[in-house]
Amino acid sequence: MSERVLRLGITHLELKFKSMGNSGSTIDMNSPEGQFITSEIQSNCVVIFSKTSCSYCRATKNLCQKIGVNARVIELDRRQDGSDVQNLLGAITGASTVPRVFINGKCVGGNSEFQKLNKSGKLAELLAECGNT
Ligand SMILES: N[C@@H](CCC(=O)N[C@@H](CS)C(=O)NCC(=O)O)C(=O)O
Repeated sequence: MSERVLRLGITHLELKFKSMGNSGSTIDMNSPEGQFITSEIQSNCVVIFSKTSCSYCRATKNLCQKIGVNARVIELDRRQDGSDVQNLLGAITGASTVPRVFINGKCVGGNSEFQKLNKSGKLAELLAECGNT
C-alpha cells in the first residue's frame, strides 16, 4: 500500500516538472533567439537588451553615454522576435525585465546592478577585461 502511494507521488512530481518546462522556462540556445543572444554577447563587450519605452533602460543608456561606455543596444520593442528574446533572457538570467545588461558575455543584471557597479568602481574593472573604453 505505501509503495503504491510513493509511486503515485513520484509520477505526480514528474508531470509537474514537465508542465513547468513547457510553460516557458525551457532554455534552447540553438533556437533562433538563442543564437541571436549568443552572437551579440560574444561579439560585443557591452550589450544592453532594452525597450525604447522603458525608463530603467533609459537610465542605463544615459549612464553609458555619460561615462563613455560603447554599448550595443538592442531595442526589443522594435523587433518582431522581441518577446521570444525577452523570454529566453528571463530563463537564462533569472529575470525577464529590461534592461538586461551583459558585459564580456556575462549578465551583470538590470539597471540597479549596473548603477551599483559604476558607483563601486567595479564597472571599470569589468570593462577593462574586454577593452571597452
Ligand atoms: N529593478 C529592475 C527594474 C526593471 C523594470 O522594472 N523594467 C520594466 C520596464 S521599465 C520591465 O521590464 N517591465 C516588463 C516588460 O517591459 O516586459 C532594474 O533595475 O533593471
